[in-house]
Amino acid sequence: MLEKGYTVWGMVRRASTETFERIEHIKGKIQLKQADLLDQLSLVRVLEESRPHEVYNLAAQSFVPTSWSQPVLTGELTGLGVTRMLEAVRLVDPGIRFYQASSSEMFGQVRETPQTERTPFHPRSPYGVAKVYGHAITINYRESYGIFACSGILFNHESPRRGKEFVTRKVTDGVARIKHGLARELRLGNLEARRDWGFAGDYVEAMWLMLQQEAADDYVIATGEGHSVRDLVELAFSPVGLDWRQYVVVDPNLKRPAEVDVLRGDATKARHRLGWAPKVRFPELVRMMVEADLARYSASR
Ligand code: GDR
Repeated sequence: MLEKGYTVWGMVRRASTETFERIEHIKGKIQLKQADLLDQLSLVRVLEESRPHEVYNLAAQSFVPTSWSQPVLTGELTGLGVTRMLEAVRLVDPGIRFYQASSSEMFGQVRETPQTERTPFHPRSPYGVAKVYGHAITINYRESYGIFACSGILFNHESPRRGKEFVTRKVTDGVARIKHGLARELRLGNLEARRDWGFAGDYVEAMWLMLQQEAADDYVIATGEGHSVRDLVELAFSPVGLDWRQYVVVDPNLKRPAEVDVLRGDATKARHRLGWAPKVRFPELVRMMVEADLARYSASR
């Protein structure tokens, strides 16, 4: 957004300790405002103060396993939080263009492969259930009030800034730690799960494109390629010359109560209507993340 010349406001929750390392490189160029998805008036206030033309709602309790231990909070933030944002838009300026971060987790136990905008939802976690609600309320505000509200059904998107609890970064960080002698093993859950992993940098371009169209609509954003967690592990360990079988330990405690076994998206609509296509393929993505983690540990020694 900064490269496109936007004035960017970021909404953050108040916390006694700041966790801004992932926006450190741009912190001086954006304006941060405190508000909370649980507090309706704080959202109204932040929109009144910033008067945006576009709102990107990327906020959520986004870690799937936590949604089983905190299902109500997940519903409040990931589900009802969307309604609160939409209400704030409606009250402050219904001309604001709104982007909702919907998720491939909504497909869950998939009815067909690959998944498109028309594939029925069958979420498999409280997180997926909450995202279905967020998706539906976004469409409803478009239909009820004519708000330019779009929903991007994004498949997993990763980068070196991914949180270490998610499997791609957990693996690439684990490889770097093992290579630097800081760890002896990497504990993982289900190695057979398959995902359609893309590069976050490509995916944010698609979000922006959705809000530049003449009419609001919903789009699947995916690479169309599926890989297993096992493929990811093999690819991540191979460039550092280590045999992953000697380090990876399958821990049953990391398996989920209900798993999403396989996801693979069909982004044909986005390709035709938005002219969007992913640029970074899976092997390049994994290499980028392993190299970034290796460099991080080298620099800190
Ligand atoms: P996901 O991402 O649940 O797909 O949601 P995650 O990286 O957490 O899991 C992907 C798959 O890997 C398996 N897995 C493990 N996952 C984690 N986190 N840790 C492990 O040790 C591990 N071992 C195996 C999981 O079982 C799963 O099948 C992400 C999030 O960013 C969501 O917010 C977003 O909506 C979707 O992607 C699209």
